[in-house]
Amino acid sequence: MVYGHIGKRVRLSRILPDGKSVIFAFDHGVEHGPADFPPEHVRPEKILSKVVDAVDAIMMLPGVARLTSEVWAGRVPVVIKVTSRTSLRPEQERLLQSPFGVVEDAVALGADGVAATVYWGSQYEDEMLRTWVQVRRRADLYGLPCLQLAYPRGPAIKNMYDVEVVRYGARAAAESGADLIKTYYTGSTETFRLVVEAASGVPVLMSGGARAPTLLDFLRVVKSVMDAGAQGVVVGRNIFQHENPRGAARAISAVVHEGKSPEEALKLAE
Ligand code: FBP
Repeated sequence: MVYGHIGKRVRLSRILPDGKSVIFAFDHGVEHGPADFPPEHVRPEKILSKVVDAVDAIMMLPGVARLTSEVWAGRVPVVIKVTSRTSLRPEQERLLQSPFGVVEDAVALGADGVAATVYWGSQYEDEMLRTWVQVRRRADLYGLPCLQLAYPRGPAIKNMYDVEVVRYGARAAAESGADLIKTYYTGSTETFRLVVEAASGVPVLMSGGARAPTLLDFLRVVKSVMDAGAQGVVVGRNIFQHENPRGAARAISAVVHEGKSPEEALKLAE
């Protein structure tokens, strides 16, 4: 086994302490802009300090990791996302993620992983794959696990939550060398099981999505993906837009790690 394999194993065991994980997604300041955050939580350290002890890892861009290190350093593993795009771009250009950092930023920050998005099906798929391959190659050298946000999205894709396109993206992510795959919920345990199967043993984490009508609704989705064989979730809005972000994170964690029922887990957020 080469050194990098061991490093990946060590770091994966920090991100997925019992083989499962709740990762806090915190790249919205760029992808959606500050309006995504409740007004009292626009400053990143405010929300991070509420959830830092309730999640297994935090996924964020290098710049925001730099601004908030006092909050997370030494307390929780971080996964540095090195691609992003703003929603200020013209709509078609939002199908491309641009470099926002390099693997060495993740190393310098003491991260336990790197992440990058590939919009499978976008007209810019080729460009994002070139970035992905560079990121993965360097991350392999440093023993950093690579999380791919494998999102099917593009002019030919009518429904990006359709199981056929989601499992296609998951399979493409696995075949492009991802160590962890983050993708969309397909609406049922049965269909999400097909996504997990297509990923061929690479851990699949569900992407949270827009805030659900209630936390209980969201916890039911989390339970559904865990029942389908997922290894956890990567959640942003369903935590930071909740009135009790720490409670919401704890409740999600109880479903993922302790197998609690959504109804039982909900009590942790009340
Ligand atoms: P959420 O749980 O808030 O959906 O976060 C997951 C995520 O992939 C973020 O990492 C990203 O900022 C956002 O969703 C992108 O959402 P979209 O591309 O659908 O606007």
